[in-house]
Amino acid sequence: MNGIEQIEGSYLPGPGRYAIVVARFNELIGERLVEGAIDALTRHGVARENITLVRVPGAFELPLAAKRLAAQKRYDAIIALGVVIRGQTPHFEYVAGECASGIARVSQEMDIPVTFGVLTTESIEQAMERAGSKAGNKGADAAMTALEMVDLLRKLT
Ligand code: INI
Repeated sequence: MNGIEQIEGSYLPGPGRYAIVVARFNELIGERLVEGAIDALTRHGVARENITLVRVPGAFELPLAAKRLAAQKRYDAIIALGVVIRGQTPHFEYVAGECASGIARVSQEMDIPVTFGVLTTESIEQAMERAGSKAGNKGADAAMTALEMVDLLRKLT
């Protein structure tokens, strides 16, 4: 794209504070997402003292906690983590849908990156695969997206 101004975030935004908010539902898998997110942040230069970890009961509660964290204005980005498994509940669509749209709404309304590291899978096996076994770690992916968005938003101010 010669001659075109291009703006893109990098994974090294420099100093910043990050909040991770995780749902306790399906806790063992959720903890793997947290480990992935913390690993990604610290490998990219974020000091452990600049990371806050908040736990909520389930994915449905993630947007409200993210909103409070955003309102504190202490954080550059919020990483929302959780695990919603279709086989476990007849109201999968409601929990997963409200969680996803709530997180998007908080991000836009509060003007802060709130990244979506919530697994929505058919089975516990699929969730495990995406929490650090054969299909990567969605928590790490959400942390990387947070880093990139922090850098991008700094460039767009
Ligand atoms: N919460 C989850 O995070 N994952 C799920 O799979 C799930 N299921 O299966 O129901 C779930 N339900 C709880 C929900 O998030 C709320 O905590 C609850 O409805 C109270 O508001």
